[in-house]
Amino acid sequence: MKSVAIRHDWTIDEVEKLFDMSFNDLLFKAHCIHRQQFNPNEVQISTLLSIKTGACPEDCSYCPQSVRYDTGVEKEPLMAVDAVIEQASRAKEQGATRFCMGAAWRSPKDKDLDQVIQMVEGVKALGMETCLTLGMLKKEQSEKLKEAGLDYYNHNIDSSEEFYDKIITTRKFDQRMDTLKNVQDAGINVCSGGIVGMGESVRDRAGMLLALANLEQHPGSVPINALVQVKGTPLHGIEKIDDLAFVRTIAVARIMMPKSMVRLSAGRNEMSDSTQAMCFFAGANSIFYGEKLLTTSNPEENKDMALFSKLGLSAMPHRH
Ligand code: SAM
Ligand code: DTB
Ligand code: SF4
Repeated sequence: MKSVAIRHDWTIDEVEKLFDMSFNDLLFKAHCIHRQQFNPNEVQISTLLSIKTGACPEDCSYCPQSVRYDTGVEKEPLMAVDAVIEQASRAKEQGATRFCMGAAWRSPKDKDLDQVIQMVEGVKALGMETCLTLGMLKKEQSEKLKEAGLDYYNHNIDSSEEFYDKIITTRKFDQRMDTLKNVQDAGINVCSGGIVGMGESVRDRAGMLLALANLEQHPGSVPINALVQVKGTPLHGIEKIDDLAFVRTIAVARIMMPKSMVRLSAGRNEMSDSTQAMCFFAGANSIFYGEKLLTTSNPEENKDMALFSKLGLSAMPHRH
């Protein structure tokens, strides 16, 4: 593997310049970095499960699970441990190496955390990597999860600091950063990214990637989501992000965070094969796999397998 400078001192002007490059130049640059660091024909496969659905007190204007919007999502309590492990085992059979469990919480209660810890232990025992996304975490909670053997914690910064209060009012951007710090300090790998297509400017996209790349450590995984528009949420009906602008976001993420897994996340169900292929060329090397994300649809498994076959891609093996 060739060495590459890992920078934490990006400036917004530099990042905007990357976004402004000619498309061919940008994709070539991103792809060269990608190829130096990774096998360009391997894609890491994560499967998601919503372990606690709906009735979330937060007001994230993109989210179908907020209690404030009438989206038709049925609320469900925290799942039983056995049922979660059964789902993880099914995901493993389908080829997933990482199992991500998500809960519609602002932050977990200690009692609930104990139940989630049993899930982490059970999924790990299957030989899979574990990831949780439960909202804000305190220092002690992060340490408890580290002790349980949790591999990744997902906590998205979602957008730039400047745009943040236009989409969420019930918490501040800084609170997201505090949780990321608690998780990193506890020694858990961070998975953090954001959403594009929420009406943000290119400068906001640049600001979001800048905040991630200038963290003390780059997140191990960087999910880039294209907004899934859900009826009933305030962002429903907003203009969709242009596919090529989405590909650019992936390319810039790859250039800024050369060693991170860049995940082509939500929004694939509305994306053509060609757009996804460009994302893989631009440096995306991870996807969510399985018919459902948390509450919305993802491409069916056989459709993704057909895409992998057309592109000559294979699932990245889990490196213990
Ligand atoms: N409640 C926790 C939190 O917000 O941190 C964890 C679960 S939350 C559903 C996880 C992430 O899903 C959010 O940070 C957001 O990036 C993403 N997300 C939610 N709704 C989305 C949508 N409609 N389109 C794309 N991404 C979405
Ligand atoms: C991430 O960045 N995207 C995933 C995962 N991390 C938790 C969630 C996408 C959710 C899309 C809307 C839904 O299905 O509810
Ligand atoms: Fe709640 Fe997370 Fe959805 Fe925001 S994104 S409303 S915190 S589940």
